[in-house]
Amino acid sequence: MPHSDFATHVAQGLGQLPKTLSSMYFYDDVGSQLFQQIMGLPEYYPTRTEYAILQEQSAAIVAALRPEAGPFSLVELGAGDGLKTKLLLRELLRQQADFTYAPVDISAGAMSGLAAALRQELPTLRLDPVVEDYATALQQLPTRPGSKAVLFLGSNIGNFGPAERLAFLRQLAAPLAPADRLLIGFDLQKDPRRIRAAYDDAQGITAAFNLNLLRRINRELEADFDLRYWQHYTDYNPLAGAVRSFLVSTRAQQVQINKLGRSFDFAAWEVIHTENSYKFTRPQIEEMAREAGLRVAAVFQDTAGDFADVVLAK
Ligand code: AVJ
Repeated sequence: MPHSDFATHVAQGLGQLPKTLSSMYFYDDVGSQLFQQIMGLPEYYPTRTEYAILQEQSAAIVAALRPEAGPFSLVELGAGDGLKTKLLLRELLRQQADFTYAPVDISAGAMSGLAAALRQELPTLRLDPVVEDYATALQQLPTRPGSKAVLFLGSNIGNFGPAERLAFLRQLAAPLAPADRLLIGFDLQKDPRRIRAAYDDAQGITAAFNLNLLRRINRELEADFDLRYWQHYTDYNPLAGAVRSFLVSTRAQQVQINKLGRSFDFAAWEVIHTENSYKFTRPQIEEMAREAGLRVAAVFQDTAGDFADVVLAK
């Protein structure tokens, strides 16, 4: 039986030192529900901050984003529940903009939920859902008629390390014409204690979200991770601007993964690195844009300067 992508990833990630697993695999059905809960936590400020930016500045954001004339496609990478995007969609519809909304998500389940909700709430919206990974969706971008505006909200860009991030931005930039626009959400550097608390909440929801990755391996790959001997640990390094999340083995243990036909040894206090969540400064964003062959066309922030939605162009 050929291995799934997930199986291949787990075999590779746990077969190296330090052991790693990608945060991309957090989002099974249980993980997606836990992330919904995270977005409502008092400590997790990014979602409500970006929501407020989009709500209070939607007219100016749309003006910076939409082409001056002609039809366009609004492509969104990682559409999620669409709550934030709806603010922009409503404003575009109010302005009677000639556009098609093309949300991209790898989860067919999440997409059908979003599509059904949008058809109900915004019946005049032209909708073209795309169930693909980002890379495939980006390859298809040039085949879309008209100009493009591409959304990448929620500080999802923070999950990439520096090299991956630049490669991703270059890939995003490649198919863009001068009239096209990108809108990217960046979580900004701030009080390190606030940042750390956002990834280690008092209710333990983020811990459950991280630990769900082991449950997922148990479920999907027939493994025997014993959750009593694992804990969630996270730190924020203000020099690197990086939150790093780990699963910590609280004792020496061996874990059998049936579908991989092998076991893995963990020393006491050995960690699995599961996520990076980078935080940015305005100069870093400018520099990154330049390196990717883009320019900053407009920046929208909350008054406290916690989060920035940045419009980029060629
Ligand atoms: C969905 C990638 C933006 O890094 O802040 C939340 C995911 N991880 N709490 C983030 C996450 C732990 C989140 N992103």
